[in-house]
Amino acid sequence: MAGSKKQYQFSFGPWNISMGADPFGPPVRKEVAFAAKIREYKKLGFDGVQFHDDDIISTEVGPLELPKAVAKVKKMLDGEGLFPEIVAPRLWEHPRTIDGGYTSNSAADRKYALDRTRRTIDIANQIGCKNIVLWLAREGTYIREAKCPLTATQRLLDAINMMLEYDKNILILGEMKPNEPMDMAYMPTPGHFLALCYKTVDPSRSGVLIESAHSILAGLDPSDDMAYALWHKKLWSVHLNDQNGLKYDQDKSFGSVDLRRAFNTVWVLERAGYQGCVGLDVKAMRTTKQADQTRHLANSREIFLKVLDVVRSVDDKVVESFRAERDYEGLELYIMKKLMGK
Ligand code: 3MF
Ligand code: MG
Repeated sequence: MAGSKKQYQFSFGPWNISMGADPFGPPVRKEVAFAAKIREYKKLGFDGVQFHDDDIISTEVGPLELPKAVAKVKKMLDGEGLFPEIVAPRLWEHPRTIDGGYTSNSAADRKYALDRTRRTIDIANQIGCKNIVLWLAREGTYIREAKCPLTATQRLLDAINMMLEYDKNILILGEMKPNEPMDMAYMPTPGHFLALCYKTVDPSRSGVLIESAHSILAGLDPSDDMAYALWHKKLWSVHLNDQNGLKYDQDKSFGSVDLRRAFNTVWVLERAGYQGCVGLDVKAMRTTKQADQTRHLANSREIFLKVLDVVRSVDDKVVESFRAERDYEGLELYIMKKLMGK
């Protein structure tokens, strides 16, 4: 609601401080140790950490040593006053997930994906996090004939049901993306995943995380995608960033391509009383120097807060009167002037 003074909490993942490698060239910045990354969060104004399972502990660590290894990271977070916002199984780097995890044609590889997911839930429990994020990176195909799409849909539902039954406290947040690394994903948009949520054994614990760039890549408006999920009361996290058209996933700083799109995103979150964390999934430019490697994070947060000021300065009565008169030219100029600070 305009005028209210909700305080937003911000999060990012350790992968957002990166070495700048891309498919065409090697790293251009030095690696930053995990502990050093964790020490950056508070300085940058962030409160929450987004994790992959193997950001917390290596996949090599066995079940017996797991609690001790996770406790070490938890202590690190507690020491900095940070909370773990999400944990996601990284099911796209291991040789056993080349053809996907839950939808792989290989029974042994599907078992690997399910085992690794259970382990991710164990890690999440021990670090004190209920939000399990599923970015279904390789659950799709390069050629349509490679897998049976009917079987794939059922396998995705079965996998989610397994997670919900394995732990009665966790929430599942699907983070959908239409393409990359796959040509075609089985669950290309949040709308697809939301439909699946209602078919699970516990729809009340099945929801979504929406990333701006993923909606844009699907040709959709992130604020509409988010509004739709908010209406369902199923928007439990966001990855805000920006994207210059339908290309590879760019993870640009929030609002840096289309400020009006960013305005609409914040306007929707604010009006709906969004309760989740403001996750920023942004990448530094490859040209960024080592000393500036966290600027994109601080900048995205600052842009969010500045856009929030603009959102809070919008007069609902003025908007309603333009709508009542069907004067969308007037409404557009009103919004544009707000964005230009005029
Ligand atoms: C890919 C993504 C991912 C997810 C992350 C958490 C590496 O486009 O956005 O970032 O956000 O895996 O699930
Ligand atoms: Mg993301």
